[in-house]
Amino acid sequence: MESIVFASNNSHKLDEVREKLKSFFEINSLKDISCFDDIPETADTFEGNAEQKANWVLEKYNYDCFADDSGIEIEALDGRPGVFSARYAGENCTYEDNNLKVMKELEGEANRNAKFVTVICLKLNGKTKFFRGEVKGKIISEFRGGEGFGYDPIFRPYGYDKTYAEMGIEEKNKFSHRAVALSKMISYLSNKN
Ligand code: ITT
Repeated sequence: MESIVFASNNSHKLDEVREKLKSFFEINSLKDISCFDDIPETADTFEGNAEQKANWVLEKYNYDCFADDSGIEIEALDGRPGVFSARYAGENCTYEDNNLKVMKELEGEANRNAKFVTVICLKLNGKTKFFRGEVKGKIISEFRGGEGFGYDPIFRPYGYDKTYAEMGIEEKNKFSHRAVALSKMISYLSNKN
């Protein structure tokens, strides 16, 4: 089986990616290539940040790789937290701090529409490719579920009566924003030869 590096320091993302790609690729983590860097993400788009992470690994470690930049865009907050999803409640904040901040900002707000976005940047054989996945849903006004990470406990995708955090990795991986982007990458890689 071919192997490829996934340029992420987020172990939850790594689990989702490994599960989704298990029949296609062996996924090497940053740890596997002895990269322990805090890779900068200073762009103002998902595409820019995903490429920054992928370039870091390609340029400093000389590995073809892919990186994922993701976040949640909330309609009533003009698309925030968006690319600032990781540290929305401040430096060193927890996932819970971020969720509480969002819930507070949406107090009394009727429009709970939100969208999860993942952009993958793939660097392979000198080429750069982007794959985007989006899932629309609503921000609920309580925490529900113990699975997943980040904003999963407060995001209920359209068509489901559960939050992402009430789904196991397998169910989330059938349709999530990351799963959609990964499926596009799988199809690109399968048709490339
Ligand atoms: P890497 O950059 O090392 O991959 P990260 O956690 O910093 O890890 P991102 O910048 O892409 O990753 O993600 C920003 C934040 O968006 C992340 O910390 C979570 O709070 C949230 N997030 C991303 N994907 C998510 C998902 O599938 N479910 C819930 N929250 C998610």
